Order: sequence, then C-alpha cells, then structure tokens
Amino acid sequence: MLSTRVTVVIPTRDEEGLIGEIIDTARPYADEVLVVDGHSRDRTREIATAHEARVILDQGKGKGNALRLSIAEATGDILVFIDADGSHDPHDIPALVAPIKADQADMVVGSRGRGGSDELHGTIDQFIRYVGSQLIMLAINYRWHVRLTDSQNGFRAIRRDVAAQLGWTSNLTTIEQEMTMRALKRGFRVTEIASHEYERRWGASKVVVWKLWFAYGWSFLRNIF
Ligand SMILES: Nc1nc2c(ncn2[C@@H]2O[C@H](COP(=O)(O)OP(=O)(O)O)[C@@H](O)[C@H]2O)c(=O)[nH]1
Ligand SMILES: [Mg+2]
Repeated sequence: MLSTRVTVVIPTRDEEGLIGEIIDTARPYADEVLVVDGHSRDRTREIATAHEARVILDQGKGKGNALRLSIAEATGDILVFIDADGSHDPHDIPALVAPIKADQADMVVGSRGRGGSDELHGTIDQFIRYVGSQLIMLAINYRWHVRLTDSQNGFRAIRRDVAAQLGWTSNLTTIEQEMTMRALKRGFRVTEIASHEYERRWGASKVVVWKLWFAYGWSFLRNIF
C-alpha cells in the first residue's frame, strides 16, 4: 500500500450553485479539499471557504492552468480532479483512487465510455465533442498499445509525484488529453473505472467547442509524437 493522503481538487469558475454540495459530498473521501478558482465573479470562493475547503486563485488562464497549480499546492499523495457542476459523482472517488492505493496504477480516469454520459449525445455540439474525443482516443490507443475508452473526462485521479513529472503545458481543457498522453509516453500505468457523467446540474459550460478545435488539434499533435 502506498501512502494514501488524498487531495480532492475542484476547479471552479462561477460555480456558486453547487460548489458547497460538491465539497461536502467529496469530503468523506478526502484528506484535503482544494478549490482552485478562476476569479469567479459570483459567491463561489465565499461558499467554498464556508464549507471549509482551502481556496486558491488560478492565474486567469483557464482550467488547465488551475489543475497545474494544484500540483504544488496540494499536500496529498494522490490528486483527484472533479468538476464543480454536478457532472461527476463524488461517491466514485474511492473506486478512482483504489487502483493507485493498491499500486496497480499511476493514473485512473473515470470513464464515460464505460459508465455512460448524459452530456455527450444529442446535439451538434455534443456530436462534435463525442466524435473528436473518440478519434483522439483511437489514436492514443494505437500509439501506445492501450485500450482506453475516455481521453477527456476531467474526473480522474493521479499520483501527485507523477503529475509533477509530466510537465503539463495546457492552460485550457486540453489538459485532460495532455495528461493522458504524457503519462502514457513516460510509461506510467493508466487505467480506468466506469463513471457515469451526469448533465451539468447548474450554470453553464465554459467550453465553446467550435472555438477550441485548434487548441485540441495542436495539443494532440504536440503530444502524440
Ligand atoms: N479554476 C478554473 N476553473 C475553470 C475554468 N474554466 C472552467 N473551470 C471549471 O472546470 C470545470 C469544467 O468546466 P465546464 O465548463 O463544465 O466544462 P465541460 O464540463 O467540459 O463542459 C467546472 O468546474 C468549471 O467551473 C477556469 O478558467 N479556471
Ligand atoms: Mg461540465
């Protein structure tokens, strides 16, 4: 058994609606709850502090920037990243960290391929996200001879010392695929558990998919080779 302190990292930007609930639900599974806030203009930071999370600010560059900052700020040996919009179920955290605690994995992704998603199917935007992420997943699987099913989900766990070695550069939501590709490239063990993705329960997504195709393409090309 590896040493097992878990820091749950929640990136937020204008998430006052659910942040308190997510902190409270994640707390039993966490030694530390760290909210990395993207300069919310609502009450997110105030509510997070009231719910006894540690709150720090990102550098205003995006979600990837927020997750990168958490590597140095967290005190846990394992980082669990979870969104603040109700898409991920904090009750899946024990399953997510179990393979790392058992020293069977260095990173574990909550897979929507295995657990299903209420956010990937139905509209043109969702179709683009779905097809794009599937194509990226295919390329990753053949490139590194793995059989993963989700290259993009933000709900995942990683050893903090491993995260620190990967040299992430993404400031945007491209952080997820970069994290997966860099971990595989360095020979770290990447596995998945089934995790269902729910529809965002409050507020609006910050990801505008048609504005990001270049960022995703570029991040993919830089990391796949
Ligand atoms: N710290 C920080 N968090 C962000 C930023 N942009 C988005 N987030 C958070 O990242 C999570 C996922 O964002 P969301 O917009 O739901 O993306 P989607 O789930 O891919 O549609 C949410 O908890 C957001 O509040 C940012 O610039 N900084
Ligand atoms: Mg979301």
